[in-house]
Amino acid sequence: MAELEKETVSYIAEEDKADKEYTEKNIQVLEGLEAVRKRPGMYIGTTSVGGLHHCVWEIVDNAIDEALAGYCDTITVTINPGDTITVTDNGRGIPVGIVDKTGISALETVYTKLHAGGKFGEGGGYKVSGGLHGVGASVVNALSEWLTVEVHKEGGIHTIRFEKGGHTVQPCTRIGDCDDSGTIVTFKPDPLIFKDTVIFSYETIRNRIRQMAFLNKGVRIITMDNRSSNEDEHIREEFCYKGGVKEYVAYLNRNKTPIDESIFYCDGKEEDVHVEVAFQYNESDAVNVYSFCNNIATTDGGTHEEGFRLALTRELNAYARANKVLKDNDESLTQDDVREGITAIVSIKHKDPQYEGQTKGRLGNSEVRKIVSSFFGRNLVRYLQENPRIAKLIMDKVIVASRARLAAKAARENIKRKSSLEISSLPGKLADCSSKNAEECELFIVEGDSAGGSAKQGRDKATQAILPLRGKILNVEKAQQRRIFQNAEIGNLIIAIGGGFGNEFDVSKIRYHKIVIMTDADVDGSHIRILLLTFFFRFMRPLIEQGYIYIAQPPLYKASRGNKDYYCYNDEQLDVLKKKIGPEAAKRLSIQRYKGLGEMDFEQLWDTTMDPSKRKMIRVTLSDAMEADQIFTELMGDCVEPRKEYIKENAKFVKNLDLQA
Ligand code: 0RA
Repeated sequence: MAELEKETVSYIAEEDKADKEYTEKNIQVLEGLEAVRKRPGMYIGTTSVGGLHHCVWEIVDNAIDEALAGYCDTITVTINPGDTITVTDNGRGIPVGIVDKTGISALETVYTKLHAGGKFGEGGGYKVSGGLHGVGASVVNALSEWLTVEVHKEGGIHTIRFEKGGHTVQPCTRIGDCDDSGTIVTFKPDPLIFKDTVIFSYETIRNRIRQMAFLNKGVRIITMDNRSSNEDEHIREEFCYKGGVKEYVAYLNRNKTPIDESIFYCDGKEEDVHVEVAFQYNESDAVNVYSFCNNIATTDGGTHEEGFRLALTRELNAYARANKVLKDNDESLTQDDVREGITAIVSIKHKDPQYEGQTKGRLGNSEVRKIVSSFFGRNLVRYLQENPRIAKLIMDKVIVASRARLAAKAARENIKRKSSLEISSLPGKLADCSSKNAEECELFIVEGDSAGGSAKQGRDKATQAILPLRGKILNVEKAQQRRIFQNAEIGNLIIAIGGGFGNEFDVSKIRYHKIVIMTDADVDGSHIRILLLTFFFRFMRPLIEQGYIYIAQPPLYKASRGNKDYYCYNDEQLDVLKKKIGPEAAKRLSIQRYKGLGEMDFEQLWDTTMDPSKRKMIRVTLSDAMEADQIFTELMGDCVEPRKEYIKENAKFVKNLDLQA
């Protein structure tokens, strides 16, 4: 700890002593920035690659605020050679006049005073950058090797330059004339702070900027990457969505099959809260509701999302009753029924957002529930009235969901009854381990009965359980809930794992902390692997989120010389082996390419793939459930084209995958 603090001591402390020119006020300001350099994590979360990019969001947020206030319509974000960042906007330009209180320019104040923000006087609009870390431009300045701002305003060009964590080396100076207005910020993150990396990811910036463009309709944002010395390789992309989150929903559904082209959309202000909602139903049963407050993803939902859910359930029930889709004695539609297959964006902008929960990913403002519920509800009622044809399609969809729920309930209860009877009703095919301590227990899901046999013989009976799967499990993306729970292989899997499934899945009840998918290195093996991952993603997502799912890595080759066997897990390793033993010996190698796990005897399988001291396994992680859903849909949904594309691009992940369309 002490070590760390010594390392992060800023330039400012050293130089303050020598520099007598600073007034007391300025020193206070610099002490503020120094605090940022001492504990950067408190201001930008981390000093690794995430924090590095956070600096960009911080500066972009300021430009977005100017756009939301109605004064700016174009923003550019450029990665320059040397990995510096330039953000430009064509707003009013940051004020350059002297601020009475500090005696320095407003521009300098904004960049050197913590929480000075960008709000001078009224201005209107939302100070959106007060979000999760929303800390303002001064924090970026504090964490930069240098930072310059050029302001075009009222006929003059003004510049200012800071170095070494926020030292003003050139105060705001008028350097020329202009007839436009705007702000140009350029900065170089300090490698003393960002020790892991100071290299920006264009993809990361582009993806976030695209999202910003969806969430702030009409604002044109251009991203550029000019780092290559070859100008032909420079990248420039433009994002501008006049339809706002309506276009976001269209984008998210681009590879799905919507029940109808039309997308619900409403946008307006109620009690000082700006509410924007869009949704569209798909033929699948996947629920994809994404919510935002002040352009920040609220991954744990909150009152805005609740308001949306309440109104959707309330109004679809009311419509169903009024139009006799539901009869008097029928059960009402549940929140789950009305969400099945929906892709929705709920985006609000709020002057004083309160975030809750461990990761501050939940919106807490209680008044927002009612505001969203009533604003969205009103607009939904009108949409259903004005679009009876679409209303009917939605009714069909939610009624099917509700019937499937009732039918699945019976099948479910059946499985639940079985799984509550514990050991006696564990699936017959499961060769369980003797330990009951889930932390040390591993479940190998093995393709085929013969490989299952070898795995059973070779395993460590104390901690390793084997569940052979015959044939292919259902494609859960396509199959309906009801059918899923009637599928024997899925039933076995659910009972073996022991934590239930779906909404009721309880990760604390699972019987194994490593669940290992062990399939052949061929087409069918890859298919089964993806099917299993889809199943876990849909019905036991915490297993993936908490890192309990693994993929076994059986070797691809056995190379034998005399009575010595070498196992190689890929072509590269085989080449390395050949080089190591020399060309003569390599000629005498007898190389066997394993086509399936079944070709290995139980000792080989243990040695190469199951022995915890030697094996390699890939841990499946889902850092971004949103992206993962896209991949699963592309791989498993109705459209064939994206699936082929994905396979081409990700040949490493889905080795030799050649899914039948
Ligand atoms: C407040 C007032 C005025 C401009 C801005 C904020 C402003 C801030 C930023 C930050 C990035 N780009 C920006 N552009 C504008 C102008 C007040 C006036 O002089 O009319």
